[in-house]
Amino acid sequence: MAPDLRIVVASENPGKCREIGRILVGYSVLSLDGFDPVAFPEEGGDYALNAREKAVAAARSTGLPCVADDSGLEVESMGGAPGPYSARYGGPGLDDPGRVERMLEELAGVAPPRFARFYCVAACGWPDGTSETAEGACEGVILEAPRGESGFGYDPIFQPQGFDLAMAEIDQEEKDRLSHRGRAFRALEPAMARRIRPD
Ligand code: ITT
Repeated sequence: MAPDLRIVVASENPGKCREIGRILVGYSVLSLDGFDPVAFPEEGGDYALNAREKAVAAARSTGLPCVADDSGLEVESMGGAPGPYSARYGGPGLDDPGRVERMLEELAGVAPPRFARFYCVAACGWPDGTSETAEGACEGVILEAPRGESGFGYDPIFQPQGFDLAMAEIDQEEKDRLSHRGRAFRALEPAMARRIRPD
């Protein structure tokens, strides 16, 4: 019998969902739309724990294997912040452009190069509560002003190492190739395949 290649992305971030759908080539990648709402646990400061908990909560709820990631931007001069708190940086009233502006204000007195990296732990969870994780990182610098329209989050102010472009100016396939998320999910995929494609 053909294996069931359905996998659900456990994320409420549409930018992330689009990227994971592109990266997991060969799977039938579904969103949580159409499933019962999932109660996700409160996220703390541990990327791997957060990623596992999101993936397992969704897998238990949907009855299907689920993937999730916990990711963030770590700025060297900020001691690695906001890191796992990147989605909440600046407080609950801000959207992505608001967080970008807030970060540029916070870094206004810091001379370039403002070294930073994106970091991601990708997780796959199964309905029996087991999970696998893998990590990925992408090094770069924080720019002085936003550039570009693609991607999401902090992409307009992050310039990956070796590029003269902001992440939001790089085409999507190239971002997937070099990004923290692309690296983490490609590293996770063999463990997923062992359970989802057993032959
Ligand atoms: P889910 O938990 O529902 O998946 P989230 O956005 O809250 O969505 P995280 O807690 O993992 O997810 O927060 C990740 C944040 O880090 C994200 O909201 C962005 O602000 C930032 N981030 C992560 N990956 C990024 C990327 O590829 N480009 C730009 N910003 C990114």
